[in-house]
Parts: sequence; structure tokens; C-alpha cells
Amino acid sequence: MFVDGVKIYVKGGDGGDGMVAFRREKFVANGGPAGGDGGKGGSVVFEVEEGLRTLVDFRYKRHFKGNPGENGMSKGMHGHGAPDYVVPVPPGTIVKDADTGELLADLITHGQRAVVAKGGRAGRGNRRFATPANPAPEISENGEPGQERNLELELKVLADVGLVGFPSVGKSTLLSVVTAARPKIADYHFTTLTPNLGMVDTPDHRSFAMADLPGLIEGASLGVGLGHQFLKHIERTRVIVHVIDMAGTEGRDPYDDFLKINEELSQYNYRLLERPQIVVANKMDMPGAEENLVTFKEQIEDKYPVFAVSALTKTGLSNMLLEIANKLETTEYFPLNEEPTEDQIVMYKHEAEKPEFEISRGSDAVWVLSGSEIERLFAMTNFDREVSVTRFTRQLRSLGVDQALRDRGAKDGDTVRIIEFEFEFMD
Ligand SMILES: Nc1nc2c(ncn2[C@@H]2O[C@H](COP(=O)(O)OP(=O)(O)OP(=O)(O)O)[C@@H](O)[C@H]2O)c(=O)[nH]1
Ligand SMILES: [Mg+2]
Repeated sequence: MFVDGVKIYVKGGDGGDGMVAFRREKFVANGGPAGGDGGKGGSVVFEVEEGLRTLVDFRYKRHFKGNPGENGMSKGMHGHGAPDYVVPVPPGTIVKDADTGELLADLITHGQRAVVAKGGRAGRGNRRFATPANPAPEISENGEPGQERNLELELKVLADVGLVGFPSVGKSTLLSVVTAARPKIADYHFTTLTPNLGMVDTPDHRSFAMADLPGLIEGASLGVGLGHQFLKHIERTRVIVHVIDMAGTEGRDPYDDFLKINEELSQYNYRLLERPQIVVANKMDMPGAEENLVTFKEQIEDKYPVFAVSALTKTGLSNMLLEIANKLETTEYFPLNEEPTEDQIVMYKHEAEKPEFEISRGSDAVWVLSGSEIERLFAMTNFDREVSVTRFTRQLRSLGVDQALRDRGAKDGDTVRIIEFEFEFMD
């Protein structure tokens, strides 16, 4: 299958800082706290845009950063939150964390969204820290930094149409005459081992993606032949084109073929039969095909549209393509297994639990604290104000940092470092 891949960097916008401010009123010596909260940072969000077909845009732009939230202001005014940064992606985009390889999202239908880098929370202003015991706090929080990560995007183009049928009925030949794809064609079974994809341009200039699929045989749904692994590709198509060797070149009965393939499709997932199916009677240039077609049409009884073609001599193809294009226009993709989610937001990963902090020893024998939670608290602390620093050390204690340092052998007066901030350990 046509796969395109890129690596990019995304970062959510930082939350805006909260502010420390006090009301100034005539004749009032010290008004109450009036520092507003910051605004939240904008997230980076992917959204499926039906019209897109490639990831080529990502080759030119590889960094996507959400805007920061505005800082809080005096007079209790909050900073504005930044809107999300919405990046359009083509249907079939698979998003992975480039560093861990974890699958984050598999974006398929138009409008589907995934938040790939969360914007930071807003920092709170001093108004929010007022308590009866401390009605005029000089404390505020900085905004939370936005989430950042490296992503790997992969495009598995979803074919609009999948060609199914027994081996050697001419699926690849058909693909090769209606698209620019050049799949391998041969008169032995299972010539096609992985799906090939091509773009069709109809005579009236509509276009869609078509894939030939490896041949199916009886028992495919149970893993016979190339089996199961290829039936999954059919899952992702909207319209099924069922190719039949109407000349019965290998001695099988065309209608029997038709029933057997449909049986395999329904065994794999009965909902596959809900997909529109167009029957293509191929090899009409061969002796016996005309007679077989007459019988076949009686047996199938108008249940499916049947198009008589010859991929070899390229006859009957235009009408077939027009009908496929018509069907596509009236058919939405629906996933077979799960109902589409209401809000259409996909996100597979629930952040792996990371330890809140880690302790190591720097080369200068200083105790070094690191870890996402501790670094987040650090970033949200305004170190210009003594009260904020005190609050930060209290937060460390409640995370269990003091105890952990003691357990590791830290002594009174040892130096402890978090990013560039150093303080003295006091037991
Ligand atoms: N006479 C005739 N032969 C055809 C026609 N279409 C395909 N063939 C021949 O049938 C044989 C099989 O064709 P493929 O296109 O490889 O068949 P396939 O369905 O892709 O087969 P697998 O990939 O093995 O499943 C080749 O020798 C083709 O030349 C046709 O319309 N008429
Ligand atoms: Mg083939």
C-alpha cells in the first residue's frame, strides 16, 4: 500500500502567567488582591481534511507550535486563552510518538480530530490565593508549559474502492488499465502479495483511489491462502468491486465464485456485505463468456449491478467507472467494528505513567532532581517572589522529595538542584 512518512515536532502553547497585583483605591492603604489568571495555551490539533491526499505539506513545514495564553493582568483581568492550532491532515493519517513508537491516533473520516500536543494550563493570579488567614497573598503561578513531542506521521492511503475476487480473475490487470499503477500481472495464483493502489480519473473527471487486493479463496477468513491479513484491507474501502472470471478459464462456475467470495467476506465480518458491491464480469473476450453471463445474470437477479468488461482488450470500462464514482458519491465510510464516536476525537494513548521525580547525583556531587511533574511545578513557579519559592518547596515536600532525598543519604546543608535552581537541603 502506498505509504508516505514524515517526522515533525509539535508543541502546545504555554499557559499565560498569573499576576500579583493589588487594588489601589483612594484612601485605602492596601486594597485586596487583584491579579488576574493567565489564559490557557493553544493545543496543536490534527483534523482530517477529506480533500487532502498526501503528507507533502509536512515536508516544508515541520514545526507546529500553539500560541501561548495571555498573561493575567491587574484589576482582576484574566489573560485570553489562545485558540487551538488546527492542522489539516489527509484521511488515513496514522500518528505515532516518534520517540516511543506509540500509536497516538489513526485518523480516517472527515472532521475527525486528535489533540497531538496539549496547550498548558493557565497560571493563577494572586486573587485566587486569598484566604481568610492571608487576605493579601503575594503569590501567583506561572502558566504550565505546553506539551511537546516529536511525531511520526504515516499515510496509509485508504482506497475508496477495493477489487476482490479469486486469484487470477484479472484484478491487477483491471487496476493497470484504469490507473497509472503498474502491479505485477501473471497467470499463476497469488501474483499480488500486497495491495497496489492507483488513482482513477473517470471520463467525466471525477477521481478516486482504487486498490487491487490479493486473491481470496475458500477459507480465506479462516486464514487459508493469503487469508485474513488481506481481508483487513477491504475493511477500509467504501465500495467493493467484485471481479469475476466470466469465461470460467480455470473450470470454476462464475456464480459459484461469486457466492464463495461473499461468504468469505461475511465470515470475516458480516458488515462487509453492507458495503455497496459492484460486480465486474471480466474476460468477456474469451469464448463461453457471453453464455455464462446470461446464466449469471439470471442467477444474481438484479441484486447487484453487473458490468461486462475485458481488462485485456479494454472494453466496457467507462460505464463501470462511472457507476463506481456514482456509488462513491452516495456512500460514507463507516468503520465495521466500532460506532463512530460522537465528538469524533481519537486519542489512543493515555499518557504512560511517569514517575513524578527522579533523584540523581551530578558530577559536582550535587543532588539533581528531575522528572516531568517536578519540572512542571518548577516552570509554574515565579521565583522572583519569596512566597512562591516557599510554596514550591512545600509542593516538593508533599511529593515526597524530602523523604526520598533523606533515604538516598542527603545531609543537612547538601545542595539540591532542579534545572538551574539550587537550594540547600535542610533536614
Ligand atoms: N483473456 C483475458 N485474460 C485476462 C483478462 N484480464 C486478465 N487476464 C489474464 O489473467 C491472468 C491473471 O491476471 P491478474 O491481473 O494477475 O489476476 P489477479 O486477479 O490480479 O490475480 P492474483 O493477483 O493472483 O489474485 C493474467 O494472465 C492476465 O493476462 C481479460 O480480460 N481477458
Ligand atoms: Mg493481482
